[in-house]
Amino acid sequence: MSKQAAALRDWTPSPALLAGDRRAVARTISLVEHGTVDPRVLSGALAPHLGRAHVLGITGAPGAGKSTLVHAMLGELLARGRRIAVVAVDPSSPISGGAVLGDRVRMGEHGAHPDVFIRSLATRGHLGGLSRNTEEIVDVLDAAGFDTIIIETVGAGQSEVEIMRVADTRIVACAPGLGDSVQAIKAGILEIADVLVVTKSDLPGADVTARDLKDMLHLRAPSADAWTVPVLGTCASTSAGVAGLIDRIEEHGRAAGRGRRLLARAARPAPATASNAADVVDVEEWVRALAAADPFVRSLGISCTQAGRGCATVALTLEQRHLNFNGTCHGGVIFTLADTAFGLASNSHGKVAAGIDAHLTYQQAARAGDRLQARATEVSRSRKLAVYRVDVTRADGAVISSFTGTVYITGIDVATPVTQASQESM
Ligand SMILES: Nc1nc2c(ncn2[C@@H]2O[C@H](COP(=O)(O)OP(=O)(O)O)[C@@H](O)[C@H]2O)c(=O)[nH]1
Ligand SMILES: [Mg+2]
Repeated sequence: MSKQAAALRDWTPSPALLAGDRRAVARTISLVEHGTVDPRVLSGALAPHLGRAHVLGITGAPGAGKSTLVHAMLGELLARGRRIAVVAVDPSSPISGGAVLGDRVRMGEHGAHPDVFIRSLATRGHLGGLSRNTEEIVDVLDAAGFDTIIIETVGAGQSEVEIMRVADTRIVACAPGLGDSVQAIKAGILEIADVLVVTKSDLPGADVTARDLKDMLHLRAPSADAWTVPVLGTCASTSAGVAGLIDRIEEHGRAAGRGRRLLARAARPAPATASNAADVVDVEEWVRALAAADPFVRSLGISCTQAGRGCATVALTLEQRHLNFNGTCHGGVIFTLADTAFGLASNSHGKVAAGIDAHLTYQQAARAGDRLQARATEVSRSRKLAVYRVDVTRADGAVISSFTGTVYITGIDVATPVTQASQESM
């Protein structure tokens, strides 16, 4: 295997990255941008460190005053002791990179602050996969321990709506003048806005724009949450309204919670091309295929006899080769039998479940010729963690062992194994 292929497979976050070291953060983002690390590997490796940052999305038409506002917000957030990362996604000037440079200059004063990290994404007009990329970069910044992550993007189309979905709190900026607000509505962004800001409130017409926006909010489908979308005015040159804006943003963050993107990711249907458990009709067949694709399980003679979402039963008839020097079943065989049922049941939902701990009791010895069965059932399952109980019994009902295990649920889809049967039918 090439060195690069190994890096793709084996990537783990460095302690420097997790400690928020700026150079490590910058290097990791470059890996993401250049596709040097597999997104699945990245999400999996970062998973235990995610969901702490408050992610803000700011969108609005080009020239609405987003970058200037972000600069003003940086000042206020720094005064509140926050560590902040800014990701500027602006594909509107793909060739010259002018807007990107402009953003750097505009945010420059705070950009040098040790608690601020600013990254402009050089999108060069490639919108495909941009939201995906942004999401991974947000993951990197979240894992690096930034308190607040701000994504600035131009609200011009569906990809911006997608980018905004990554954020916990979505802010739409409109400068005075009807054009900007109309554009925001076209993009469907108003539907997902949590806070509306009328920028440049020093300019004439700011109050009219605020009124228009409030009227348009009435057209929005009523939302399930109790949050009332505020319409606030800011003036970047005097910082008027900025502290109030941050107050409302942080209030929304407390009400909505953090890590909305992680929830959405967990619920996202699997890509249409891949056959993952999420869209598999016959879960039992799919779980059996997982067991059959496991060389260790196969080598011991363990087979899956029953499965469904959150449960699995495996069985084994003991032979001489399963016995220890005392002539009874090897403890490792019993553990493997129980662990196999645990692994199949916890992965049966289609997301990779990584074992965190397992505990096993040995109740009774088993001997050659005994038919053992391990049945795993789900005790509890939350968004991130699940607990399973496995009962190992003999054909006559005698309890051989009981096992409990906990898994961490990643956002990664379990790959459907290529079995001999499916290979033949290809
Ligand atoms: N009068 C006034 N001009 C502003 C204000 N905020 C930004 N601008 C100007 O609006 C222009 C666009 O600002 P910018 O932040 O780059 O907008 P973006 O494209 O949305 O990021 C710049 O020339 C800013 O100086 C404001 O509060 N008042
Ligand atoms: Mg900008």
